[in-house]
Amino acid sequence: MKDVVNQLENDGFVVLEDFLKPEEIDELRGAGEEFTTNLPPEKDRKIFNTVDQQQSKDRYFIDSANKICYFFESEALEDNGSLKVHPRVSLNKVGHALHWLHPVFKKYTFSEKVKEIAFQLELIEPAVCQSMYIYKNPGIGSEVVTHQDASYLYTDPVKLIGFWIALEDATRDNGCLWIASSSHKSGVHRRYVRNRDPLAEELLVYDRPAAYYQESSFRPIEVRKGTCILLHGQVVHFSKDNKSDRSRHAYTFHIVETHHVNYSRNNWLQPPKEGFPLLYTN
Ligand SMILES: O=C(O)CCC(=O)C(=O)O
Repeated sequence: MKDVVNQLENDGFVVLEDFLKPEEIDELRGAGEEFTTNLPPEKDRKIFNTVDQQQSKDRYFIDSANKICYFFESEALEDNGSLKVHPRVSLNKVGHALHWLHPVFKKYTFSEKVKEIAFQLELIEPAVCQSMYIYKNPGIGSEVVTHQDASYLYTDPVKLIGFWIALEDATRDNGCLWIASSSHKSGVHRRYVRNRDPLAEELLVYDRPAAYYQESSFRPIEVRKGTCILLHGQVVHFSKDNKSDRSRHAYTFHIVETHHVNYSRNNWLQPPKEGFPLLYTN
């Protein structure tokens, strides 16, 4: 465990192989796949594909914070919301409160293993603030642009840890994570915040343009299924689109320290009335 703490401090990420057993991976995969058998009606899907409905798109996103909501791949939908592809491969992700509202995701998020890692990282009152099931489907799984997680889930001071768990082997071909080692050491480069302009079309905006990142700083982190990658909130990372014929499912969630740490009210994702669920006591 000492290695985990040191590596996270030095590199900004840690690869934990065999974090989940095969039957645990299967249980999570099964729960993720079940979402695809129960998709929302077409009229509720089209908002993801119409540029002129930015506000309702942002509203749906904001409202997903404490619910289980479905986000489609743009290449999966016609303008009227009907599917161009099989439902099984139509979703980009489901989020953002699986960890609290779904028994299977809850079990693996609030597990002893996760608590032990948080404890070793000397988090005093960590809470789980969000979770996502990410599909990265074959052929249409889109890229996730270069970013720091703290841009979206900013706390002062920054005490944010991502758990990214591969539920299928993740390779360069199907869109594994690419990480810039030690890139967490230069602060938070920009923030994604609620727009202060009440008349604006966009409810959520970046406070500044994207930083320039040299591609050579990143290396692909190819991992076997069951591996968990721990991510420091400031480490810069991305994933490419999936041009292969294999999906790359992953379950990811984030924990934040709540003890003497201020969770920004400007973040897109705000806690439920009762606060984010605490890790150690749930
Ligand atoms: O799963 C992916 O492709 C990227 C996920 C990611 O970077 C994130 O959720 O911060």
